[in-house]
Amino acid sequence: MASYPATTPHVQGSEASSRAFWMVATMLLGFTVAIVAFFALMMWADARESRDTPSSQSSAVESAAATGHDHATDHNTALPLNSFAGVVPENATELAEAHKANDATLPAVPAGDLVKVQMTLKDMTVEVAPGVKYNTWAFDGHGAPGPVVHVREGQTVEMTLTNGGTIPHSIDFHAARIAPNVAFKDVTPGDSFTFRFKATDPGVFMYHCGTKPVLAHIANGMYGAIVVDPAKSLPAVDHEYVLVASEWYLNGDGISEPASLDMAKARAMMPDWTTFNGYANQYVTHPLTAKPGETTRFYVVAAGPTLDTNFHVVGSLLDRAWVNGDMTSPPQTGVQTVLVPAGGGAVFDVKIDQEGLYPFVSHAFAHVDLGQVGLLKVGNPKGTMSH
Ligand SMILES: [Cu+2]
Repeated sequence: MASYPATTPHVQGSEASSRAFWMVATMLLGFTVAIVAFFALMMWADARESRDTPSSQSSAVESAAATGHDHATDHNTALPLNSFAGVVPENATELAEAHKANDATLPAVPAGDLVKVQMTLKDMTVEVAPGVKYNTWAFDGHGAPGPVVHVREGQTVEMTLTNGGTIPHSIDFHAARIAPNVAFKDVTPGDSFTFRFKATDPGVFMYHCGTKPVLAHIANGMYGAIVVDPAKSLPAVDHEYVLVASEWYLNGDGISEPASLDMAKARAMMPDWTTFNGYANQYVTHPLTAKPGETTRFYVVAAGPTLDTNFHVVGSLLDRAWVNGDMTSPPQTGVQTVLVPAGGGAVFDVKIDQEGLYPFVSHAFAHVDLGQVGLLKVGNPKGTMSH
């Protein structure tokens, strides 16, 4: 008996919880059906809205216009990017011939222990390809790249930067060991700033504006090369040329009016033009020269802002290659193509015995297609080069 009362409530309790279970299950099923129906309704409404709106992009633009906030440029790398690669005016050949090529010849080292360098930054329109104009932030009297600075190991460089532009700029020398917050500080428009550094490391180095966003300042032409000769001279050569490789990102074709920077294309690394010394193919039209049997030295800096340069001379090998501009180690010899990283430099000696036209290129061939190619004319060959 004692167990009966004990079991009866148990049986009763079991029946009660079973009823409760079914009530809860029914309620949950009801909720689930309601939630599914709600989401189905939302999806139907979305589908209807997108059918009635031409594109979600124009919707974003309209919403940006309505709110005054530019949502469209917040994530604009997803937008279509228009290429102006290779777009030149009809008379491009004549314009290329009339263009005075940037003098690639390495200037002499100034005498004395102190080398004073003065640069004035200036907003100016330059041509980056025949008939293709671009609004740079560049160097007065030079455009882009800026002047080649040539010193010897142990000399002190006194750099005076004058900002003749309209926004703050600065100058960062990769050859300098110096506190950047002091030396590479922003200089406001109209001001000048002077700092000194001792050239302790031989090589070929980039200099550039380091003001934020650096991508925009370099893309707009604020870069150049400094060559620091080693105290113990490199082997003597017959010709020394400086090539600063860079790429350009245009927001228009630059023909009827100058183009400016397309920051979305710069971020997406989609250049319209790639150049040696700031102008597409200029040394194809106006080749660098040497005589058969002579040795030519190329100082190459890849200014970027982002892309590397894969230096190669068609029809030859790089007889001596100071990779990364490292002159404390012996050069590599007899190599075909050497990577010059964005923000880096390297030195190459090429001895060519046979008369001919020898293209020097970035062997990442999209760069050749966009203009990063020139010719070393050895002797007086006949005919032209297809590269
Ligand atoms: Cu700048």
